[in-house]
Amino acid sequence: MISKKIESALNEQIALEAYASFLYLAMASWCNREGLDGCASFMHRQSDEERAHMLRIYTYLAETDGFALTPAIAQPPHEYDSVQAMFEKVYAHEQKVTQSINDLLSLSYAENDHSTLNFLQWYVEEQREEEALMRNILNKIRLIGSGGQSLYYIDKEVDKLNKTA
Ligand code: OFO
Repeated sequence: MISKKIESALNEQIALEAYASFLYLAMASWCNREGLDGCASFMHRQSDEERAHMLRIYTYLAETDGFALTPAIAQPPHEYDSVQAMFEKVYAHEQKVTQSINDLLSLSYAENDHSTLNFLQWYVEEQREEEALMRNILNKIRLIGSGGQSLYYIDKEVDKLNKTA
C-alpha cells in the first residue's frame, strides 16, 4: 500500500516516460525523412524502451494497491535543425527525467517508503546509463563535424549502437 502522494508522483513519472516515448518516436520519423536510417532505428528502440519504463510503473502501482493513470500526451516537435540539435534535445530530456527520479527518491525518503525507494533504484541506474550514452553520441557528432558526408558517418556510428544488446 503506498500513499496518495507517492501514487500521484508515480503517475507524473508515467506521463514523463510516455512523453519520452512519443518524443523519440517523432524523432525517429524525422530521421527517416532525412535519410538517417541508423538514427531512426536507434530512436525507435529508445521509444520502445521508454514505453517499457512507463509500464514498469503500471505494474508497480498495481502491486502496491495504487492506480496507474494513462496520460494525455502533448504533441512532440516534429522538426529539428540538425541531428546534433535533435540529440541535444534527447540529452536535455534525459536530464529532466533524472531530476524527476531524484525528486521521487526524495519524496520516498520523506514518506519513509522503502518499497518505492527500492523500486526506483533500477531507474537511477538506467538514467546514469542513458545520460552517458547520449553524451557519448553528442561527443561523436562534435568530433565528426557537420555536412553531408559527416551525416553519413554519424548515421553509421549511431547504427552500430543498434547492434549492441
Ligand atoms: Fe525513461 O527516461 Fe530515458 O531512460
